[in-house]
Amino acid sequence: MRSVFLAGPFMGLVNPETNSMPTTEQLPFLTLIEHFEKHGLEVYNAHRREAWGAQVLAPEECTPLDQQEIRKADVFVAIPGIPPSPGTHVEIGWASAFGKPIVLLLEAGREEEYGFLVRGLGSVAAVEYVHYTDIGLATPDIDAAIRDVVDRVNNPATTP
Ligand code: 5HM
Repeated sequence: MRSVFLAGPFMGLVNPETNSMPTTEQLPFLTLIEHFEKHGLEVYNAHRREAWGAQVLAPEECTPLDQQEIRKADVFVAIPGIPPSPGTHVEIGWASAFGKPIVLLLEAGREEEYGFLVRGLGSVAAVEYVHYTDIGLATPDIDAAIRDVVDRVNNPATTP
């Protein structure tokens, strides 16, 4: 396991007056990026790449970049978002179509607010769900979910 793609709500969180995501909205991403890098993983993340909204790429630029990075990544981790992030939902579709191991981070107690196809994705793709109240406190659960789902994809159960 060398790399992770981290997806989540972006443009809906960018303040048009400052062209930036507020610090509180950056925090879950910063926390996860730092956590993964500390463990030696290469992290693909558009929020950081595009300077939290200050250097947003054109749709024709970011779309192929994200798709290539998801193909390259060993695991795909996403915050689908409430309200739902349109871009993240496209990326979740790509990741599952590519057969990537997927970890979805859902807000605890609000599971019913997520789309049916997000909640049901585990029935057609390799998905682990982590239910969090604070991303910073959920990193052990996220690490365990990554290990489980990557292991599941790399060592599929063999039927006798
Ligand atoms: O629709 P939304 O902006 O919330 O989509 C966020 C997701 O799309 C992120 O996971 C990111 O990887 C990708 N994205 C991007 O890479 C989205 C935008 C703007 O929509 C962007 N670069 N400029």
